[in-house]
Amino acid sequence: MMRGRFLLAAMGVFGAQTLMAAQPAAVSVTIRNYHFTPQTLHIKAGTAVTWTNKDDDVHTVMATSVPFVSGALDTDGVYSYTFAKPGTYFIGCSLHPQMSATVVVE
Ligand SMILES: [Cu+2]
Repeated sequence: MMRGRFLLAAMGVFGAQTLMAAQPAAVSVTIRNYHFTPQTLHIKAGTAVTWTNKDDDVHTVMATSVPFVSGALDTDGVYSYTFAKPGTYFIGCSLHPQMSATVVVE
């Protein structure tokens, strides 16, 4: 009886670890028609976000609250940033002030 309970508890711990490992560590954002899609992201700390420019025009990806800005992204240009710390990050394009998005890191 005791041994059976221990086995069940051990399986529970194992199951939780499998579940955590299954969470995505990478998320994609598409830039199209001067919009970030999705416009709001909810991610866990440590998640890498990759932006891909699908417009013919050049865009950049920058954040106001952390010091990063991509170079000019041409069509199909890609930029990645890993959000290590929880917080709310406001994302924009340095060339088009009307472009905005939010990344919420938990
Ligand atoms: Cu832009």
